[in-house]
Amino acid sequence: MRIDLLTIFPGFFDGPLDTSLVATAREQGHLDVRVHDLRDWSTDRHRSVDDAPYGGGAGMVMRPDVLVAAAESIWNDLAPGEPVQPPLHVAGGERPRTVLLTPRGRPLTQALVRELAGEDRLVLLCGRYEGIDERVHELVATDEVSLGDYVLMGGEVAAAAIVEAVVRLLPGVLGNAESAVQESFEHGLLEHPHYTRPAEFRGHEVPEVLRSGDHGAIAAWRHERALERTRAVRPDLLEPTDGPG
Ligand code: 6GU
Repeated sequence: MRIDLLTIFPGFFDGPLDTSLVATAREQGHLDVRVHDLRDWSTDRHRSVDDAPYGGGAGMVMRPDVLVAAAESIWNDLAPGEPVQPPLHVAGGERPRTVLLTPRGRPLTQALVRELAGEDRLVLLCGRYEGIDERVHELVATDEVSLGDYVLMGGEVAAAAIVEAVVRLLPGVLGNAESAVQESFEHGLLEHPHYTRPAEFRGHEVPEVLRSGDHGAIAAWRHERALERTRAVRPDLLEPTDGPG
């Protein structure tokens, strides 16, 4: 899979992309990820990407000309400044899935992650400032995604979350294929508790059943604990209609 990240803070991604499974996926050729500085598409000498809002009010708004030019270049695999003819044209067909990271988007869920992991290409556009010109939503984004109901300073953390969540589902990336499906949310429940040695630690014991060797009893115990935990902290996941899938 190829992922293009568009941001005014390209350095933000140095850590997330060079760590752990994401780094391994890149080294092994499962993931081709490219980080682009939005300012490279700015046309003024200050390299500005924002401007004051029509109608007044606090804060700045990300400019449509810069963001649309950046998206067009990336869709068509062109460098900043290389002309795109005609505008919004995508060589070879439809524009790739282009996700705008914004608190007004729909919340990221494992169901959406699975969907995104099925794409050949993703473009992740990180919002900053108070907002993004509405024409970017209309002309560029195929999806608008939020990390949750709280406010971050920009979409970079959300983009890094998408990369991590998607990469671990790519074929060949996880050593143990089972661990990709057995995690929280893949069965609509939170995970059961885990234990490793020692059998007793500071007065806290590993449940007897896990040491019994009875695989049926172990599976039943784990399912019960997962249900119990989900009921306690995420009862919404047990409602039939709006779980994360
Ligand atoms: Cl994607 N961006 C910002 N600025 N805040 C957020 C978010 C995104 N998701 C949750 N809060």
